[in-house]
Amino acid sequence: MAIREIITAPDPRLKEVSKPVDRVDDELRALMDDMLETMYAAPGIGLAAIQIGVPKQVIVMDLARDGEQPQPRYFVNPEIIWTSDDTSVYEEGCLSVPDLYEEVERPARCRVRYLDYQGEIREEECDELLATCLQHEMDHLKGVLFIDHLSRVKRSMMLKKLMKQKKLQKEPA
Ligand code: K1U
Ligand code: ZN
Repeated sequence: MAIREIITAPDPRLKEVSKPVDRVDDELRALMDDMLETMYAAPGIGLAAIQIGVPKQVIVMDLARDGEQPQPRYFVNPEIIWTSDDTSVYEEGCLSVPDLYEEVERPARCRVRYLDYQGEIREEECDELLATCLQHEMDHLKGVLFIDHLSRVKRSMMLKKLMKQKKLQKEPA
């Protein structure tokens, strides 16, 4: 397993549309293992493959709270097949938009069909943080970031802050 580099906005690779995976084999499981290790190290609660520069429809997630047993989840070729009309608002973050958080409104519940770590087809109804995080990660597969849900003014303010952070990181101490 390896910790990979997480790419950050405005890297153009984050705008790529990810492709479906042909089959879940050992090579894909190795990618999912690396993604999970990268996500835990960040730390984060979700990660899409494109965030480490791999344009495949793969998501990993773990929503276990501090002190709970890890609950890794793997979603390959996920499809949202239903969303509720009612919405919820959550203050989202993103490992590709580091240290910036903003409220985003999304459907409160959704139903997802996907392949799991073993390549078995599964369906699950999601709510609360699982619904929010899954929709956030699904957006990554379409080349969309949470800041794209904000007004143009807020988005450009966040991008400016991000560029400032990046510049400060490059400057010698
Ligand atoms: O970059 C990502 O896609 C991961 C992102 C997932 C997410 C968080 C909140 C709402 C929607 C989607 C993160 O994990 S940001 C970091 C974060 O939320 C967190 C980090 C450490 C502990 C707890 C949460
Ligand atoms: Zn994200």
